[in-house]
Amino acid sequence: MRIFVLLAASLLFAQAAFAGPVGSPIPVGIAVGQTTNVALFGEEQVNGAKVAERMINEKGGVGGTPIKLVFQDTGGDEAGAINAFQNLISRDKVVAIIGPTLSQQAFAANPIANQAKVPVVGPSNTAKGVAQIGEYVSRISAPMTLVAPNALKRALAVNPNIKNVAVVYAQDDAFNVSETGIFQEAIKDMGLNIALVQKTSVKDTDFTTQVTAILGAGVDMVVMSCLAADGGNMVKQLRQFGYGGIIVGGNGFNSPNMYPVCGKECTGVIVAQAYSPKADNAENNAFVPVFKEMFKKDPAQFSAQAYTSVKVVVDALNEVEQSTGKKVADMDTAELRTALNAAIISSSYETPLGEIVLDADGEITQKTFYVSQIKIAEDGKTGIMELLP
Ligand code: 1QQ
Repeated sequence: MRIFVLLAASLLFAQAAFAGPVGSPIPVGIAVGQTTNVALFGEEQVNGAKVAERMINEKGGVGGTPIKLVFQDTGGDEAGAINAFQNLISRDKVVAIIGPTLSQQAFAANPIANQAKVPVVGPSNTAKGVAQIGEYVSRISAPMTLVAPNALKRALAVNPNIKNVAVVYAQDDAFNVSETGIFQEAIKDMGLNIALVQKTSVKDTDFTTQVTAILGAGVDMVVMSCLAADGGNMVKQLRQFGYGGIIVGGNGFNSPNMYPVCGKECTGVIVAQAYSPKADNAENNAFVPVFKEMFKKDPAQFSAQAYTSVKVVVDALNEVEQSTGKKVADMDTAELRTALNAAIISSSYETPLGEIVLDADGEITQKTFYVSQIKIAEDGKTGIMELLP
C-alpha cells in the first residue's frame, strides 16, 4: 500500500512537471491514410514524419520547445479526411495540418481548414489546383505538370521506335484524372499516337477487360495513372496476359509498398520522381542515415516529402518566433495559425528534395526531378527504383 501511494504521488509529480504551458510540446497534425489501400502511401508518410520529429526535437525543437506530431488516420476517402481534419482543428488544436494523402481527399478536406484559418501543407497532392484551394493551403509535392512528362521522354530514349500508346487512368480519383490529362498532352506533343484510352477504378482488382483491349490494339507503350494497389494489380495482369512493351507509371507508382502487389511483373516499369535517396545535399545526407537506422531501408519519395512537410512547418515556426519576438508556446492558437501561414508561404526551404520555394499561392517550385526503373528482387516483394541516367 505504501509503495502504491509513493508510486502514485511520484507519477502525479512527474505529470505536473511536464504539463505546464512552458515547454509543453507544439502540436502539429498529420492527417494521412493509415488504413485502406491508401495506407500503402500513408505508412511511408508516417515514417518520414517520425524521422523529422525525432531529428527536430534532438536539435531543440522550436527555440527549445519540442514539437509533437498528432496522427489522425484519414482512411482512403473524403469523409475520413474531413473527419480527421475536424478532430485536429477543434479537439487537438494543432498549429498546422500536414495532409491529406490524396488530392481527391484534399479537394474535400482542405476547404474546411482554410475556412478555420488553419495552415495545411500537402505532402503528396500533385493534381492541378491543390495549392490554389485557398489562402491557407500550400504543398511541397510538385504538381505532375512538372514531373510526369520526364518519364515519357526517358521511355522514348529507352525505345525510340515507340509509336502507338495506350493510356490508362482511374476515373474516380482527382489526381489520376489530372495526371492523365498531362500525360496525354505530352504524348501528343511528342508526336506519338494515342491508340486507345482505358478507364479503371481505384477499387478495381480485375483488369481483364482493359488488358484485353490493350493487347488487341498492339501498342508499344502503356501509360498508367493509377494508385498503388490497383496499378500494381493491373501491371501484373498486363504482363501475365502477355504484354511485352514499355510501361510508364505515374506518381501512384512511387511507393515500394506496390512491389508485393505486382511482384516481379513490376520490373522495368518507368516512373518519374520528385526525390531520390541518392540526392547529394546536406539535408538529404542528414535525413537518409537516420531514416535507415529507424526503418532499415532507404526512404522513398513519400517519406522524404512527409519529412519535408514537417521541416517546412518547423522552419516557419522558427520564423514566427523571430519576426514576432514571442515564444510560439505563449501565442494564442488563432494568432499563431495566421502568423504561421504567413511564414510558410513566400519562403524558401532547404530540404531532402533540394531547395524548394513556396510562392504566395503556396505552390511549390522545385528544381530537380528523377526518372527510375523499378527492379524487383528475387523475393518478389522488395525492390529498388534504379535511377535512369
Ligand atoms: C495525389 C497523388 C497520389 C499518388 C499521392 C499518394 O499524387 O493524390 O495527388
